[in-house]
Amino acid sequence: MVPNDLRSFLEATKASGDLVTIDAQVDWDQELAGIGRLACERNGPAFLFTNVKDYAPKWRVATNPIANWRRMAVAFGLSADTHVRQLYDTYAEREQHPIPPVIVRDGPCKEVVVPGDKVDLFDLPVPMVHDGDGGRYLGTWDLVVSKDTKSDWVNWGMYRFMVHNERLLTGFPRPTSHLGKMLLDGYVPQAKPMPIAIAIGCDCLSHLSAAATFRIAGNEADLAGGLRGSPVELVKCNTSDLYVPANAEIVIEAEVYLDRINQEGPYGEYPGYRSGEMGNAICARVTTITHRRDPILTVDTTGFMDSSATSTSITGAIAIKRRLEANNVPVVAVYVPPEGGVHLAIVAVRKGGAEIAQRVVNVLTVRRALISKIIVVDEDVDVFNMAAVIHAFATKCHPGSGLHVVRYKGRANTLTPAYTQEERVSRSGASVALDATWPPEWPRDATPVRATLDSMYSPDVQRRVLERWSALGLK
Ligand SMILES: Cc1cc2nc3c(=O)[nH]c(=O)nc-3n(C[C@H](O)[C@H](O)[C@H](O)COP(=O)(O)O)c2cc1C
Ligand SMILES: [Mn+2]
Repeated sequence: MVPNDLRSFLEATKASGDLVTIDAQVDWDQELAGIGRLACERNGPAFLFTNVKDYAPKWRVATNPIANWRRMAVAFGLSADTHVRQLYDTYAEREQHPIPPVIVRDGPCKEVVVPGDKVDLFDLPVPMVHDGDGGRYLGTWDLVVSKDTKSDWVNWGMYRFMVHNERLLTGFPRPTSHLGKMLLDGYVPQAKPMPIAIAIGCDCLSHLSAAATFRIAGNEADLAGGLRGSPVELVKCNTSDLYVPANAEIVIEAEVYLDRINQEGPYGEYPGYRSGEMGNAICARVTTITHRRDPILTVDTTGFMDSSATSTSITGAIAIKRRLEANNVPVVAVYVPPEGGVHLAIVAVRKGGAEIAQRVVNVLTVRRALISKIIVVDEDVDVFNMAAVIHAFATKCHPGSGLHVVRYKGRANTLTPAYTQEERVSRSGASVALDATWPPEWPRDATPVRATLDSMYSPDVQRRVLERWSALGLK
């Protein structure tokens, strides 16, 4: 069963051995996030901290809910040892059946109401996530609601928010994000302050939907309903006409200033580096905070193998596959390995060669180019098996002619660590398809044959070997 809120998810991960509770006191200043950070790097568990230094026991903190495949599987209502391939298939299937949300009158997120004039963001156990961050980050694994000024479009996005002072947050929705678009195309020209709601600690699939790349004018709440197999229950905000998931642990209602910016960052970011400096960012004034009586703040300990790595792996790879299909690329499978910090994709094709590799990189850089390295492999290479992918790349990609580079300006990923400061400013960059397929023009009898059991042995021998293997009780 799909866990319906954060608490049932934590219970399910505890039952599967994927959650560790820490009752000893832990410092919100780096120590807490450092423990979560190491868990990402060692494929460790999620943590629930029940005793955060300087904070009453009613405040708890949970780290990295779905930052590995086991916990992602639990969030989908599947067994923790479900293979990533099946997680991808499940997402792709459920995504096709969106379910609109329903409105309810009340919800646990309203148990405690802190009015605007009583708000002090430092009352929440907001962590200092890394040494060198510009401040304490409240929004690291959140769901930010905003509404278009001209239509019924309600957007959910996941955008980070830093505490600026007791009452103000600064945030970093990219100008290309849907929140950025609503702000710049709607609220700014109309000179209307923009209400937002930052929901924290909802069910995992709602957060996954907020982090997913979704179409302009598409309501991520419908996607979340589809992934959950049941509608999300929404409850109205106290200080705006926005609606938030009723199951949230904490809701920060705020208003984005139109005439005021403030400093934000730097931050240890999802590619696995701190590479920027403190910069101008949107500034939001908190109008009220509502939360559960004993709220759990969720934290993504951003960096190598964090929640973006798994979330964008699943949502990004399926989006890439659909786009390649729509552009007549004979794609059979796509994987975005979490180790690649959302900069690398593996694309398997039915028919390879230079022309196809070039087409793959062209299609994937038309609009935005978050992923800049694409390894193209033949369909007999399992994209989920990195040993097989590295073997294909190392042996089949021609070092002189197998690289297909596209350069662009104005749409590069400004967080790509390899880019120079000048490239970031002008959003210039490049993407490359690394062609690890056999040229289709090579005659069959002149194409190397892989020396593996499945390729270089007769079907009869393969069958006998596998039979003997299982008779021996080997895996
Ligand atoms: C943990 C996490 C943190 C993120 N932080 C940001 C952020 O600060 N700014 C941003 O523009 N995108 C951020 N993203 C990526 C967006 O959530 C993603 O692009 C999503 O599609 C945005 O929604 P939208 O398409 O409705 O704008 C983050 C993703 C994850 C998983
Ligand atoms: Mn959106």
